[in-house]
Amino acid sequence: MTVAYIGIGSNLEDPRAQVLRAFDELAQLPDTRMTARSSLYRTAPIGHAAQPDFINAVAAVDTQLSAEHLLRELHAVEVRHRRERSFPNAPRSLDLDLLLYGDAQIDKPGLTVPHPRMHERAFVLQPLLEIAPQVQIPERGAARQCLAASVGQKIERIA
Ligand code: PH2
Ligand code: MG
Ligand code: MG
Repeated sequence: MTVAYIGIGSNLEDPRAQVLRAFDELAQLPDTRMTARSSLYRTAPIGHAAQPDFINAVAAVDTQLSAEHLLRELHAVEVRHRRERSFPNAPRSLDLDLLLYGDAQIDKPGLTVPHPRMHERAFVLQPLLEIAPQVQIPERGAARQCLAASVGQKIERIA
């Protein structure tokens, strides 16, 4: 069993409903048990600014799937949410990112763990810390310390 954390984001087509439905779908993944879900957060877009606010959240799972298999399952859920990939950081109906997979460090085409930008994004760190206050990011240290360094990003807990 490996503890993995999944980042969830949406800013199109009823984002709150997309995120709530994603939690339900993550709870149904094969050989995987969802152990925690964060609150939902309304967050200002990072990267491409001219787009709607996001709803973000994080889920924790215990899984017997490999990181590669888990990622394939996440992509399948995105496809069911009619995710389109137009340009980097474009608005999206659902984005599921594999943030952490145990303490693994993986760098392959299409799969980088820890997620390469998670340590500087409050919209990842704050929901992650809500469900895993002591979590460490390999090579980066305590997530809590990273959040302290990402001040000024707009994020508001909504539920
Ligand atoms: N995802 C991105 C780029 N920018 N900004 C917010 N607030 N939330 C996101 O989930 C997000 C983003 C790329 O995946
Ligand atoms: Mg993604
Ligand atoms: Mg993302």
